Amino acid sequence: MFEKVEFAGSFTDPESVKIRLPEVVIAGRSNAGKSSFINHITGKPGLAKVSGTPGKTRALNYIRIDDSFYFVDLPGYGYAKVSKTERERWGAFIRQYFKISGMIKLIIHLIDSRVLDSKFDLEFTRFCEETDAGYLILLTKTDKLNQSEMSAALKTAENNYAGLRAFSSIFPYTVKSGKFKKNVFAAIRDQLIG
Ligand SMILES: Nc1nc2c(ncn2[C@@H]2O[C@H](COP(=O)(O)OP(=O)(O)OP(=O)(O)O)[C@@H](O)[C@H]2O)c(=O)[nH]1
Ligand SMILES: [Mg+2]
Repeated sequence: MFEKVEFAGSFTDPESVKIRLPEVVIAGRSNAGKSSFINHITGKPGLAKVSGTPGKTRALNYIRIDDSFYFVDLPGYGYAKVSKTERERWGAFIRQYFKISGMIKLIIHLIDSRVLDSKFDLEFTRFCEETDAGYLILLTKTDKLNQSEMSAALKTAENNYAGLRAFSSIFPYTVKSGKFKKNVFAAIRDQLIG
């Protein structure tokens, strides 16, 4: 459980964030559930804007937790209606952020549990491979799956992603229940403290 949760601002340049703290990046395709995840894990429903329209998050949204680290809500990638130019702009923006932040300790890659073969997700995993931050995959919206679909999804995700990145874990997640939060708390604790 987090005790102090504050919206610290939207930034296009990580160097303009005044108080530097370790960063836990929340990344994934647009509509994967990044903002919903942040609202759920922090227990603050209105914190990050959940979009009806995909591709809404345009800047890096910083959420300060217990004065000890930030969740950084990244703009989503891979939205079908986005032009190639805009997509490349996203890539350049994110690469620049990873290059200059210097504070990224953990990447939480959110993948919709019903869409496990997106080339954009595979590309992002490969990109993360080159960083030395911790890496965790959460399969989101698992409330939409039954038990056997859930096992199949975990297996498929492991086949598609786990081999690509050393030390990665894959966990299910849904904002409809609190029971998957503890995996995330543990991963954050391990990465920031342990
Ligand atoms: N059923 C269900 N729906 C979810 C869950 N998480 C998110 N959603 C829905 O998925 C849609 C997208 O959620 P967002 O949190 O806005 O996704 P995002 O990744 O932040 O999207 P962008 O900011 O556009 O990149 C919303 O309609 C959410 O209500 C979940 O665990 N279960
Ligand atoms: Mg969002």
